[in-house]
Amino acid sequence: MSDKPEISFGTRIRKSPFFDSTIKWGCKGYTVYNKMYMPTFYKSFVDDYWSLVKDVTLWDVAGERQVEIKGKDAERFIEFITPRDISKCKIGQCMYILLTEKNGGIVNDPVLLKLDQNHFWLSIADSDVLLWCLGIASSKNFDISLGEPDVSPLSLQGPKAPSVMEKLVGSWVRDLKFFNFKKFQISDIPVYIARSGWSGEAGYEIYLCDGKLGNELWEIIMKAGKEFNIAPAAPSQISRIESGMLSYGSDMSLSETPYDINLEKFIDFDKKSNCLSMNHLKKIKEEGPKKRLVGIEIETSNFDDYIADHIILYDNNEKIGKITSSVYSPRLKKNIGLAIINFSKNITNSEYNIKIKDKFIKTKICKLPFLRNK
Ligand code: THG
Repeated sequence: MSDKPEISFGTRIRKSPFFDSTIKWGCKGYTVYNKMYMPTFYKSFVDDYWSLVKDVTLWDVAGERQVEIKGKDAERFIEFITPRDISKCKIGQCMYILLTEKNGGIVNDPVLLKLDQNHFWLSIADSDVLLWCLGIASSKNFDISLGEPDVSPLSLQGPKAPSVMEKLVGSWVRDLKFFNFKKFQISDIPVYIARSGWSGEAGYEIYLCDGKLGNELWEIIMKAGKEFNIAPAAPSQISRIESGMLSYGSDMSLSETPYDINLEKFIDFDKKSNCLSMNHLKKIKEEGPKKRLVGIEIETSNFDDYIADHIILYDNNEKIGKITSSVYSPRLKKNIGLAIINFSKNITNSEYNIKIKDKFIKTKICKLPFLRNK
């Protein structure tokens, strides 16, 4: 037993179809994501990161549950809950979308998959999308069915991910375009394979369609990856902060609108379909955003773990925002992070302070992304 508190395992929190494999392969830390245990690291955060950026890593991200929307009004329903124009999404294509409530607050930032004309999945971040959708669907007149299918994603990320995938399914997979997916079978196990993933590296996501076969699929992939030095790992905070990807709950919540986190490019004001938040988002556009998400560099050598809390940013003694995520980047050899700052100030070329244990530390605003290899 370590001297740190541990998370307790029980039947109230769900286990992923890959759970036994993650234990067997030496997972040392878990978080809870959509009420399911999800690995956070194996060897260490930094060792796992080097495997990701140099070789290839396999992650259990089954906690990214799928919310299935089927039926005659499926597309109209999704148009209603996101300000992005999804009428352009083709079958076999993914789209990153923001789900927003009436006042523009972000409910979730899922990946949308269009499986068929009237059939979609939302591959969700950590919040209760199914409940929210059921509430909307029952109060409005949408002819749809909603549910959580037996579908669980794995993520294969790293520069050698294309080689591992080619060995598993054939050379066609190298030509799969970013954010496109295909139905396939790996040793008779039904899957969907997408070119996507929450890292700054090349990668694929493999959506398992039969939970009973999770551990079998895991072993098949690890065996294929052996010659490429594959390692079990988990979504890397280091890589995703370097590449400027956001995490729901940390960098955005119901209290932020797409403008506050600089994702207004995922709002299509000229979309034809009716959308719940559109009127309010138009108002924000006219008034101008009140907050902005920025990259930061924290100038201290005495800081080698990510900060687990939202640390307040000061301009002299005035509170001007908060750090939403931060980490030490072993490649940049710097402490980097994301922050949301109030937009009343001129934010370019600015330096701020953060207070850690009552000491002020210099913090610089910088451009995003810090690093990206895909
Ligand atoms: N994969 C799947 N489901 C997910 C995630 C994932 N659900 C939760 C969470 N991650 C959602 N968040 C993101 C954030 C960014 C991206 C994907 C999911 C992403 N963004 C592209 C980028 O930054 O390059 C941009 C996409 C675009 O421009 O359309 O990939 O990781 N299945």
